[in-house]
Amino acid sequence: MKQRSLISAAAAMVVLGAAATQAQEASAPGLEISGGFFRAAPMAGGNGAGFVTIHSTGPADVLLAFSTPACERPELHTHLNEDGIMKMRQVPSIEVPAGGNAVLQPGGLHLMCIGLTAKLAMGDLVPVTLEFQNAGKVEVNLPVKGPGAMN
Ligand SMILES: [Cu+2]
Repeated sequence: MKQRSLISAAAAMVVLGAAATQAQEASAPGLEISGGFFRAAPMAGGNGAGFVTIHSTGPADVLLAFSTPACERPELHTHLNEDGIMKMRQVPSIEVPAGGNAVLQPGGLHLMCIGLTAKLAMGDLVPVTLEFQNAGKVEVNLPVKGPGAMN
């Protein structure tokens, strides 16, 4: 199968159309999104994981879901340590405390991208729409970093 990097496929349609206004950080009323990235993933059809920090400058909010053209099935996940074995579990939502942070980071909460539509190569940008209970939809482009990137 011919591999295409994301920026030349799905991302190009979404990112380039909105490139002038889309930064790698985003804000919505009451929320600041920063420090986001995806880890590189070698194959279309495989899975990818993304991370981001969400700060509430006001009341609490709840991350309900995310969407992206980068994969077939986006899910919110966490890691649990069960008898010394780290396992991933889907979570229904992620809370952002009032005036505080929801931190999605390796080993913990993450944006799980199941069934990548293209490989994730370093330097690509993954367009992500975060969907919040109060703030609604917030779009952010997350850069792809190395496969073992921690931040
Ligand atoms: Cu996961």
